[in-house]
Amino acid sequence: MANYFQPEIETASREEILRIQNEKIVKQVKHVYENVAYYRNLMDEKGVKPEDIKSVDDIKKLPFLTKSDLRDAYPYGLLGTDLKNCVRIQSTSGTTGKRVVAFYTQADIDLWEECCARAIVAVGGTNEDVCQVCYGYGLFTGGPGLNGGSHKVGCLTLPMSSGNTDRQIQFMMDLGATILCCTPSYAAYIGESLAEKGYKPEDNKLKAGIFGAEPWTEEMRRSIEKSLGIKAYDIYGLTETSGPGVSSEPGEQTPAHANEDHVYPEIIDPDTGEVLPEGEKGELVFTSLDKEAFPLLRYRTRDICVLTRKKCSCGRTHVKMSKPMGRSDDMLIIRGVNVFPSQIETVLLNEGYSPNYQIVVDRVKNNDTLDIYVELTPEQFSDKVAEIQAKEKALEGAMRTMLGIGPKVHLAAPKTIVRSEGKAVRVIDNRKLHD
Ligand code: DLL
Repeated sequence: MANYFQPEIETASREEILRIQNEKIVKQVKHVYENVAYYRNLMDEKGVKPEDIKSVDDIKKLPFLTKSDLRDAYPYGLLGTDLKNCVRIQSTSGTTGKRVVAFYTQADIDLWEECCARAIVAVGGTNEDVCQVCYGYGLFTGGPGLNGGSHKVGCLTLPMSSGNTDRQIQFMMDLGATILCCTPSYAAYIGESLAEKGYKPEDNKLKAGIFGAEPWTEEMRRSIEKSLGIKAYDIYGLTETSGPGVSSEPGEQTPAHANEDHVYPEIIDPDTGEVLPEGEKGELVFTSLDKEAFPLLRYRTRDICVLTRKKCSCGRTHVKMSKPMGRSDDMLIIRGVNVFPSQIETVLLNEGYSPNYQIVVDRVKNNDTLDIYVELTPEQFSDKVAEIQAKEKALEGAMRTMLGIGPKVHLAAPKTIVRSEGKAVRVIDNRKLHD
């Protein structure tokens, strides 16, 4: 399946992409230096002038921007244009601290929606599709981004937003939705709800799902594909770089292509800030090449992943980005061992459990504790205590092998763990309360 929204640029030669990037970066650095006092100061402190940036090779001379810069500059300090030229703001879904507020001109929105349209066309979307968008609408970028992309493709767009799962299912079935856009945890919940209503996976018309906004494992992908009878694709993005559509997977389900004509990605060592060679795992850093209103240069995402330039069977030439393994700050350090929630999800789904789980970390008498609550399906549930205890022991063993430390597993009765309609809250770290 090689479907392109903008074939010329999506399949452009490496030389052509570099030519575009080099042209854009010179203009963009000048734009930022002249209009964003906050970043001009950072460049001055580092002794870098716009004239020093002649191509993307020189990007490494520029200072980084971090989340704390965004907080310091809140709300207008990183604005690259007059407020009267802006037509929209969007904001992060974060619940703690100050939110990130991103600004958009109409041109910024058009480019962003084009990237979302690329993602939809890549999974087979056309103007004959019915695209059900159940990412949240409003400040969160998921709903507005995919909504705009779906319009650009010419799909019949169902702007459902998240929640009200009964209504989601009614519209999905009555209007024959063919493409579903939501978080993977919500997709799993929709799949579960369809089954509870007596629908089989083949009863719906869905063919593809475009899922992102949170980390999800390959095991989760297979579980969603089975429950909905679809192919599930990853889409990545963040408010700071407009939103979803920074990268997305092609129909072949090979790793996502990052839209290099709009963003310049780098992988750095999160401790030293040193740029790492292709294929090495590290923190993803983005430079926006053409955003007018919120033109972030070298923004440290804290997402950990790998970039590669392997030839892709889909014909797209842009750099490939592995599924983000979670943020560096999502990584839990438990009794000195690094634990990613995704490792726990992998074990659970491999052992035949549901994706309804919660991880609770605490500190008792100076010792870290790790408790994993996992919901049983009605078929798995038993009122025989010995049977449940044996299953808990077996799962603890499988976890110990994967994580290198032993958690306490609690198997819970069906419907006792809250379902997610947006980004799932997988981890509760109570240690922060004690600090
Ligand atoms: O989550 C934008 C988005 C909406 C992406 C819909 C995809 C689909 P924020 O709320 O700013 O924006 O959160 C961005 O979410 O830095 C990652 O840590 C995480 N994230 C986003 N997509 C993925 C993904 C939106 N596909 C933060 N896999 C990012 C893993 C993801 N993590």
